[in-house]
Amino acid sequence: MHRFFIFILSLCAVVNYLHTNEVILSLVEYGIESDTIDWILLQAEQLTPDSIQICDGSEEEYQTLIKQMVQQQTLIPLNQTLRPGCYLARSHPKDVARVEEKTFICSDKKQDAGPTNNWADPIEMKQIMGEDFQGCMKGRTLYIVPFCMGPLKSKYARFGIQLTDSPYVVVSLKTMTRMGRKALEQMEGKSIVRCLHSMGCPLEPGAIDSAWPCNPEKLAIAHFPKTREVWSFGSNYGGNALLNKKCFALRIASTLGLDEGWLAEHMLILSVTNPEGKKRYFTAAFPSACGKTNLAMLESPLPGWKVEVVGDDIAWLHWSEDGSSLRAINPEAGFFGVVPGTSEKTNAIRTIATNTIFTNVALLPNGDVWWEGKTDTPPPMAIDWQNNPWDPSKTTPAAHPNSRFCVAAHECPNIDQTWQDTNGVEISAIIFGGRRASTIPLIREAFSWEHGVFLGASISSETTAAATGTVGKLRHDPFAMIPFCGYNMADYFSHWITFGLQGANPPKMYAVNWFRKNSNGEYLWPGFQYNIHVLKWIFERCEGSVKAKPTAIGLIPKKLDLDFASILGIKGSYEELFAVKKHEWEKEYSALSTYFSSFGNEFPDELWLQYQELVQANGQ
Ligand code: TSX
Ligand code: MN
Repeated sequence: MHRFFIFILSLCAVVNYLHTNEVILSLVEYGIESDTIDWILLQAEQLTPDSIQICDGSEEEYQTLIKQMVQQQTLIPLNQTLRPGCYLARSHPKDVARVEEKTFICSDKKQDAGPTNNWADPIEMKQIMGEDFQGCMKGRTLYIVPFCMGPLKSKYARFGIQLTDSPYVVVSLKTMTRMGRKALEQMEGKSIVRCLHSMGCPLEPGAIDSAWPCNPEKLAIAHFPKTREVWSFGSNYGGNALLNKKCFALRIASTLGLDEGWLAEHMLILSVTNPEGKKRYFTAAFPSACGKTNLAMLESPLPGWKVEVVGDDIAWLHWSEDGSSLRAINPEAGFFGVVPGTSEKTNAIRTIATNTIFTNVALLPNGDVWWEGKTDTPPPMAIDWQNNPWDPSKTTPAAHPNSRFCVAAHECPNIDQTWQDTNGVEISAIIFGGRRASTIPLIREAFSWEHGVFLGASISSETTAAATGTVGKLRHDPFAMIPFCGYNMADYFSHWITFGLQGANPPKMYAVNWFRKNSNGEYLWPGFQYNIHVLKWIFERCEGSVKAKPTAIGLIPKKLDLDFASILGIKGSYEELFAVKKHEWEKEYSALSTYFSSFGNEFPDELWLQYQELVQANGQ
């Protein structure tokens, strides 16, 4: 302690901030360990902000930052009668999405990042980015944002501190995590993931700030799995800047899970309740543009059946202490979802009615917001996401295709009562999905855990204009984790296999495809709320109350068990939805074989065995 205070006092002299002493004292008071305080002070010294603020997560602090951003024109207040507590942010046009080319895993060895990640040497990366961080907070406030991922007091919760100069990030973190005092109070003695973030726009004295400061030319997001750190420079947007989410809760957490025997997954968590009142929980992984949030927030049209949401993006999976059940927590406290496509057909529309920050949607003359897909007829006098007049004759979209809502989970009308249970919820089934116009049936059940892991590893999905700009290109995205795994994906597959063997009663596993088309290019399955029929079948399989039909590619429902007669607007027949077409599967095998081979010798034998069994069973 003595050494520590001398160190602090010497730093105070160097840094010479008005409030540094206060900052240190309150960190010490909270029991934050000296090495973490050292880190904060060292960063403060090199970032050279004008002031430092420890965020307490209070409503008052939130409202003050909102007010400040309204003055700065970072936020536009929406019509407070129509949308109470809602604001609109417009980003810089070059700062609209995650940037995978500038995302790095900085493990000591390149091999540990694997073939699907960008790798950079950690020492070199810290040198390069360190220069950018030097003095980058000049003229700004350094916010120290302590946060907890997962329910407070849960043994599965993890802690982080994000240093940032972005008030937009601070208010987003308040919505997306348990942030401030309540996190600090739990942090004593816990390991803390260090997240360093700057917009990369120092402000000269007297200079006018922009509404959305960023530095796209120097953008980089670096992960240091060994030291549990994230450095992000140059962006103010979503997954680039809210380091709790993709960077921590997926990339860093996946490496924690590898070391400690658990899984950090890109999965929604939902519950299904049957007419007798029995509830079961499922997780589901989908690549982007498959409607994951829509599924999480599904409103069941089936009398007596109810779906509720625990999480829409990330699940942390652990075996219970006695190994008898698989427990899942949602490490997040809010939803940061894609806006376009949200309509009366999807339940998110009710979640984002109040206390929501929208980014890059269109503004209407009455102070409401609009986006593509919200209504069938576009409004006549919108202002687009770039603040230009827009009318339906324009070929450019009014809302950016990746425009977002940021809203607390408790704003969702069908949030599950148990969503913050410290022990997590018991998972009965794991679902993998993809967007496939052909080949893949509506649903099939895995024969075994290994077969289920094979189904997860086999996910591929066709791109959409909204997500990538190119339509219909098939992309492999095993477990929907390609952009989010913090280590070698081959090791990830092996980790999944061994993880399953550690529990007594592993969940059943499924692969679904809502997007199969007929030869006229029409969707065979009406999707959306009708997916309840698929969830119901999974539920009944977990109960053991329905039998399945074995095929070469998995167990499928019997015709009567899907209750097709009650499904309105269905284009496809049972036979079309479940057809196993030999020529399509031959293509599928060949694509999978090429893809799995790209992981080299590290690709687990267990999955090659699954592959061979599949090819043989299908009569090759
Ligand atoms: O989210 C979707 N889901 C999951 C819902 C719980 N979408 C939207 C995807 C974009 C992100 C879907 N789109 C789904 C789906 O199940 N299915 C489809 C394909 C589809 C599109 C339009 C229709 C039907 C299916 N229209 C009519 O049937 C009229
Ligand atoms: Mn996601």
